[in-house]
Amino acid sequence: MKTGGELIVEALKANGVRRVSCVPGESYLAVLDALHDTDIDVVVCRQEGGAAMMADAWGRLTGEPGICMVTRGPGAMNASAGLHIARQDSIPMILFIGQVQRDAREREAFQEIEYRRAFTEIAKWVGEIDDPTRIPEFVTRAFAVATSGRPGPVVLTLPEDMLTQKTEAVSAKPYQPVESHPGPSQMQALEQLIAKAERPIAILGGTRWSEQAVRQFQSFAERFDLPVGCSFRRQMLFDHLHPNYAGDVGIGINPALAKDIREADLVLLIGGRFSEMPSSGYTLLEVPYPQQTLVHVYPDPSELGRVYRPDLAIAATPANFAAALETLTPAHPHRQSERTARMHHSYLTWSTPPETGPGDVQMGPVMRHIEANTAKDTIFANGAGNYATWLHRFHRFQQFNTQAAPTSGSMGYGLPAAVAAKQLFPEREVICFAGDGCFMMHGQEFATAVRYNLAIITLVINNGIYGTIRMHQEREYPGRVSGTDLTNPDFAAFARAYGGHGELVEKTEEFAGAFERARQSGKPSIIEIRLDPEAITPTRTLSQIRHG
Ligand SMILES: Cc1ncc(C[n+]2csc(CCOP(=O)(O)OP(=O)(O)O)c2C)c(N)n1
Repeated sequence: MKTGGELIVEALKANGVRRVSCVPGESYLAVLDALHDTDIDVVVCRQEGGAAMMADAWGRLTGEPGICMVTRGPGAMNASAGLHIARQDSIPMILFIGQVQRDAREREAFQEIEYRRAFTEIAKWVGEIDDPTRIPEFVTRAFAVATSGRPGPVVLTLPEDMLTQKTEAVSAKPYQPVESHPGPSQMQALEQLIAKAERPIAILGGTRWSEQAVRQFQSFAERFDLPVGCSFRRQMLFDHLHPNYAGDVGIGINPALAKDIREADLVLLIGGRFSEMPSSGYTLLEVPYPQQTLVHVYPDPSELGRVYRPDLAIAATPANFAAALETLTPAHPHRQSERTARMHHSYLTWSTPPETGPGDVQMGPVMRHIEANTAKDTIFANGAGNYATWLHRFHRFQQFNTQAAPTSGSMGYGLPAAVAAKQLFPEREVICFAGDGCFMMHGQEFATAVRYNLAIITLVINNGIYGTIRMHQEREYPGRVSGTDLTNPDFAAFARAYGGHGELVEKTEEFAGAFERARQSGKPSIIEIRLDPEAITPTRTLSQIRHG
């Protein structure tokens, strides 16, 4: 006979879980108690949004569901920020929520919410376990749903009295990821479409890739002389220094690349949904019938034809599709075309940081320093804000699993994601980019980094404003500043107060020393970079935007 709490933990262990993030609550004490006797790491966080974002980052960087546990009501609502990220980003994750006892349900008891109503839009599945004997069934299903087809977050709610009830149940067994493969006739059709195309391009995105798949795709791109772009915040899918790399298909796309996509005669969309941000507001491909011949490869058939009508739809995971590409042979021997070379050259020019800008700190040279002094396997995490442009445009990603950034544009993601990444890859350097606005949304997780001794480096790019919104405001309502100014703490002192290392950079030439000292400290660190608010984009100042 085991308690519901023990059965939950047993099912997690059976499914290979090594780590859970949580903020505790009295609603699931029995699970916490069962975790006491296991080797599962319990990462105690400071706010449930951060805890859920950590679970998202584990899911993102491993392909296995990240596990998060929170209490009912306010805990669950805080966690919804991370749930939404996992949903939009197709990340496998399971969120366990303590629930009120079964005989108090539907009375709006203390902190009671009906999650099947509240979270249906943002979770792939919401289940409540009423009977502890059914725990293995529900947990097994949660792993299957979170990882199959288009991955996503699953919510399981656990009534408090169910968790303390003793019962006998079957032993849980490990989940098997559900694979989908392209058929031989589809690969043949693809071969013919490529042979006919004069201006093809591939755009990589989504999840369910692997290091091997990235390598296989690279070799395919070489053999077929295919220019390759990476979708918004999926840059780690193709080596930016590879001669076939054409650039980042995201916010603020290189106009030359946007033109090449519009003028392409064949677009291979692999793994992503090509949603609003990568598609430049649904303008690069026409909805529902793109001008270009479209091949869409996606792990879930329900996405194929939902927005764009493809000429060839292939329901396959990117990893299995990339493996199948090895069977294709090009009609002509490989030779890099002038077009592919021109596109790569355009990318290199586009991603060269500017030397100058307004104010005493120049982000161009800061990026150049980072580029020259970090290893290929460094993991970069960020949230949302104009500061992220410096990273997305000027960092040349070269390796799989080196990026953790939310395509949902959720502020506050970078720090919890960096904490999660460092726990997974302690031997790799992890650098978080944040704005002053972004950092303060989940800055309290710096205490989690200190607690677990995770030597991440956080760059807080402080311009004293909610810059992205100020930029839009100055464009739409010039000179009418409303709701976008900020008053900030001393971020270096903040780092020290938490037990970490703090640095302040007020001039460009101070950055190199600050970066080195942060590294040498061996502690979680914050480098505050005071950026002139005029430096709102790499090429245009706030005043220029204000004056049209
Ligand atoms: C959770 C959340 N709240 C609000 C927004 C809207 N928003 C997008 S960017 C931004 C400002 C970001 O400011 P900051 O982090 O300081 O970076 P900056 O743009 O100044 O570089 C805001 C408020 C959002 N994307 N996510």
